[in-house]
Amino acid sequence: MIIRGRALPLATYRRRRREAARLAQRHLFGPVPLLFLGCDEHRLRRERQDPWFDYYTGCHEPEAALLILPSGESTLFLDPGDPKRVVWDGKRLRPGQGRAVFGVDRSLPRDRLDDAVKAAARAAGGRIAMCTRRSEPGFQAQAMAQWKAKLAPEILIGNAESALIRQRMIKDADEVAWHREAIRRTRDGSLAVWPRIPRLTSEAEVAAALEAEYRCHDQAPLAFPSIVGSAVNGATLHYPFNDQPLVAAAPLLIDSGATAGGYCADVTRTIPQDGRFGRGLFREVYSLVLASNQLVRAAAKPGVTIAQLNEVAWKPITDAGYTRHHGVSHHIGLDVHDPSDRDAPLAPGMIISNEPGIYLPKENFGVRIEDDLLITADGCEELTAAIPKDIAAVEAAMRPR
Ligand SMILES: [Mn+2]
Repeated sequence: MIIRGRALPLATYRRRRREAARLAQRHLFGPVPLLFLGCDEHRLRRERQDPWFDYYTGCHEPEAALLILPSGESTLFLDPGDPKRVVWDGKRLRPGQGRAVFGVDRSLPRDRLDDAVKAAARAAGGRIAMCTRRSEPGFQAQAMAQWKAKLAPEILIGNAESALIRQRMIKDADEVAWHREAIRRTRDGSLAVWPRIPRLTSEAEVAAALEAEYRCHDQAPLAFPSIVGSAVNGATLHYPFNDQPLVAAAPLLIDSGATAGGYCADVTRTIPQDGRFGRGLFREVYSLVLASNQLVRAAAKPGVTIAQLNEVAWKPITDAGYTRHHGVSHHIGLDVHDPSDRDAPLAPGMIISNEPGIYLPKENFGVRIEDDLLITADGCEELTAAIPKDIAAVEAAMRPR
């Protein structure tokens, strides 16, 4: 029996589910059942498991669902699939195996889900709560909308996110260990590929080389689609194409990340394609972005808000006459942009990005430097410290070996 997913101890998922029931009761509209939907086969293979469902189950079986009652009792629904499809799609876990494999209180066939949800909702006065966000891959806004249509008007469906995000914002030691592993993969890939860049000819070659390194461990998905922007393309914040020739000796912006155990690395480096920063505007702008990045690192500690980090980050950049285009920080976890309460003060166990940038399309380049910070008791740890960013360290890492 091959079990995919389940990156953390079963006790962790159990604790999370019980805590979710408590949080929903306290922060939503009284005792309410929680429903989480796993992805279908297609999305599971091409993207990844829905992060909310993954967070509470670790289950990577297709078409699975989780129902948590206000009492904390949890039922996992597994789709046994069509037995005639086994030779095409491979074997799935049987519904009866869910209890032992995922540590839930009960497991049932997926075709029992509708009735179970309706019964749970009726017992709670006609309400359930789900989690959905629209902008991230893996989130199933469409599946949620289908459920809303199916259950309306008799059952009211609330969004549970506001109650549950406080759970996901604090990472335990196992989660931090997976995050470190994702960063280690990202570092190893970067250090393997950077020295080859002066001899590569296209953004696509750089992206493919990095992604091969990131994924060779266990075919883990990328944290997000890589951004590899040469010259002016580095000034496009969400450059999605990676299809242009490298412009000789120009700056190259690489925003990418491996995953491990579902946890995302999110790292940006801007490096000179010929391995030398030179003496021109690129070095000047790079130094300014690096100084901003270092100020944010020094300021990130418990009690500080992300709004305050933005003030710290952008002041030297706007004082120098450049424009602020985006926020300097977001939470990172199972999602590269993890759900979070952006007004909440930082606390130990949070992992956030630190990513100031300056974008100069008229000068044909952009610079962003992005690290991942773990908030500690009295400050922060720069988890990405082993990925070079000081000018001398980048030049050394790019020298042919
Ligand atoms: Mn980021």
